[in-house]
Amino acid sequence: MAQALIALGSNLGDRAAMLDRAVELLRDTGGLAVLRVSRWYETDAVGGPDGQGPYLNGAALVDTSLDPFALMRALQEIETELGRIRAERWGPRTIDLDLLMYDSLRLEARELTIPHRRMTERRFVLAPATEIAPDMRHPTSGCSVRELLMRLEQRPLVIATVAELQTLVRAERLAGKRIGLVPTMGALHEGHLSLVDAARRECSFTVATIFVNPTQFGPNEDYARYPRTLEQDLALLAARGVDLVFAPQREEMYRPGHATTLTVEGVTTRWEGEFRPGHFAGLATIVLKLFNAALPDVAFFGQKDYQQSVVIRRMIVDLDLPIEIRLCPTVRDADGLALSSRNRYLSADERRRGLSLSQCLRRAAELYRAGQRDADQIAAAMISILSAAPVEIDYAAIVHPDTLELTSVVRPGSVALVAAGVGTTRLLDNQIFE
Ligand code: PH2
Ligand code: MG
Ligand code: MG
Repeated sequence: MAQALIALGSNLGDRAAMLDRAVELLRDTGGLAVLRVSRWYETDAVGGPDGQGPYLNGAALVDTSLDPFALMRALQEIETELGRIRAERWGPRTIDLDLLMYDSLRLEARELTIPHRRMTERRFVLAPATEIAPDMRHPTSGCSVRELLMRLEQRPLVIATVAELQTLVRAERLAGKRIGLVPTMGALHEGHLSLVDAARRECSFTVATIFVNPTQFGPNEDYARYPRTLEQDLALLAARGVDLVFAPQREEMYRPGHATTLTVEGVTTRWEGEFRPGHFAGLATIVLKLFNAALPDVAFFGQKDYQQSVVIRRMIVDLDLPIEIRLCPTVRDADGLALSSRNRYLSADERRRGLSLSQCLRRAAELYRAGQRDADQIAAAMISILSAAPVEIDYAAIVHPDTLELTSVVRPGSVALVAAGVGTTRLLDNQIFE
């Protein structure tokens, strides 16, 4: 038995009736069982003579004992039965049944090419095919049908509701997939995309979320002006091969009457917690909600927001969440500045001053390598570099990796944290001592 994928199209007469009838005739064909049939898609005619009407297109997945040539003849018989006249190439037709794929077979014969030559360029084929056979692999490109559609559209599948996301992810999990989650607020840069790459390496199904979470912004922070670049983000995510993007509206995540907030104590008190009251409660609440929406096995975060990763780890442990987290290295511009969506707020002069954050961390590492273990000495060296820039220092400190308590002796695993204001923008950076 082989699985074959068949495209159906009609743009003459009662198109839906034609397609329904074609499916009935397929079901009546010996040596063939229809497994799945897509919905019918209204599509504009592609190619062929001008002025031909729109098509109705669909796809069917069948199990068959017929060889590819016999299957093709069976499809042609159905076309003939339904009054197909083979006249003009790509002209209007009552019915068109094309054999797209036959297992992982590659075949080039005079009368038949498998996979179908033009299927990778045709949205009217890939959209219905993705509905019924998203994971079927296209042997010449090595891509799944869903990936072919994403490549063609330069846009991944975008879901806006929690219920829909849960349904889709549950199905993938049942199919044995390991689900990776990359939560973002959009305005994507190479740092986010490196998380996607890490997720794709470790997981077989990668979900990225884009949601600018209002509850993690303070009243005087940049929620309203936070950059929103959805179309560009989707193109980047498609190119990096995410399987699905969850991009809910604010009302989907915070429904009328929303009254629950998750508070993580302890590790949220100092550092960012002190300068951004309420930030980590908003963050923990939305991350828990995104975990519940995407049901991931593994979630990927950037080291740049180090305290955030500690807070999320704490939440995972305290609430027994069956989720692993991965902390991925901070991605930097060539000059050392840690990538951040907020870097786009910086003027040239502010950006130059902002480099003092990565510079002071490099100096800290240098001192450590030279044998310095006194945390106060290292912090003092960091502060003098920041003051000279100058930037407005919020904190520069060496802390314990899990508790974020100040340390007096620097050990392998200790973390140098730094945060500073440059103009109206706050910048963060950190470094783990080796
Ligand atoms: N089939 C063609 C040419 N153009 N356009 C649409 N929208 N749908 C089709 O099925 C179709 C087409 C040749 O087979
Ligand atoms: Mg065709
Ligand atoms: Mg045809």
